[in-house]
Amino acid sequence: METLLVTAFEPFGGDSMNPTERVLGELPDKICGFGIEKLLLPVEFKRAAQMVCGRFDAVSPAAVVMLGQAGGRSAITPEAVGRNIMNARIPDNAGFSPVNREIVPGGAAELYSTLPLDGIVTAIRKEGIAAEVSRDAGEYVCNSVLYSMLAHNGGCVPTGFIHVPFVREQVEGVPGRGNLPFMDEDAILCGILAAVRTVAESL
Ligand code: PCA
Repeated sequence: METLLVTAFEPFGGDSMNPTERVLGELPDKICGFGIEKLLLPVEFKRAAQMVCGRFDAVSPAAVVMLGQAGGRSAITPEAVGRNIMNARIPDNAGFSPVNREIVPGGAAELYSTLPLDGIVTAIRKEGIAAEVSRDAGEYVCNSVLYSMLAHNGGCVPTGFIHVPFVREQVEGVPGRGNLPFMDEDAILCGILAAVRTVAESL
């Protein structure tokens, strides 16, 4: 059976959970005739990129959908672009804090997601969940795995990244976050299922 590679991240930045880790755990093992190959990534620039590229080579998936948290956003946001830059606002979970460093020395400044972005947004909105395409994946580990995977596979199979908002427990009663938006955990799962289904149906 052909597979879809779906990745998520461990917690970082003082949080005790990452909503994408929970979503990954709750995804089914199969969808639309494809197996789902799940991979949880550490929030570490070097190891996360090595792990996702290594698993890509091992399983030759039909598509790659990577998930991460973007606290402060109010919608599920498929990313259009990965940029060849690393800037760590906070050290990664291995203590690495690159400043203005290229991910791939001499590589293209930008690489573009090859996921069906508009179809994904439409499918998520059909579930009544907020979604929009983003053109800014940040300069931290999420952007780095997006750029690294696209550089590794040349976008030869649909490949991209989707950011999700905080969930309630990451905001309510947390100092400095009280005014930030959050999304219901069930809505995030439902939206990501719609996104993965859209990718599978496009193959
Ligand atoms: N979000 C971070 C890294 C891990 C995650 O879930 C980011 O947006 O780079």
